[in-house]
Amino acid sequence: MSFFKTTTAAVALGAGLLLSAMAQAHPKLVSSTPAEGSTSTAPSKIELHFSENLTAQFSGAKLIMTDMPGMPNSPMGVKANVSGSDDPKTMVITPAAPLTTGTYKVEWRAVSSDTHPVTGSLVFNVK
Ligand SMILES: [Cu+2]
Repeated sequence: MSFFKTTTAAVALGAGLLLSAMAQAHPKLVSSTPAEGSTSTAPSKIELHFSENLTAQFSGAKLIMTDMPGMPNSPMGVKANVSGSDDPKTMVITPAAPLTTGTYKVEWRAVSSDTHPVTGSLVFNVK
């Protein structure tokens, strides 16, 4: 019985170590331009900087205008090109047309070397 308990504990510890090693390999959003919650003039591009190198073919983002003057909570997709960058930890979102006044949300999906997708979002305002 005590042998069984020891074995179980060892297996659980091993699984815990594996999980923490995986969590470290998952890309986290470190910073962005524009910054989360910021208000600025229309950016010509949005840059997301992650903690890990991204696997370009599985990573991506959607740009959504969530509020515009006089029309709050009316989400609308915005045409934009999503690409990598010379820095493999950076994702670049380039709107097809200049962004007009309103609130925007980037819904990103980042995949690093372990292939597990991590998702998140960034909200910023254009004045
Ligand atoms: Cu993973």
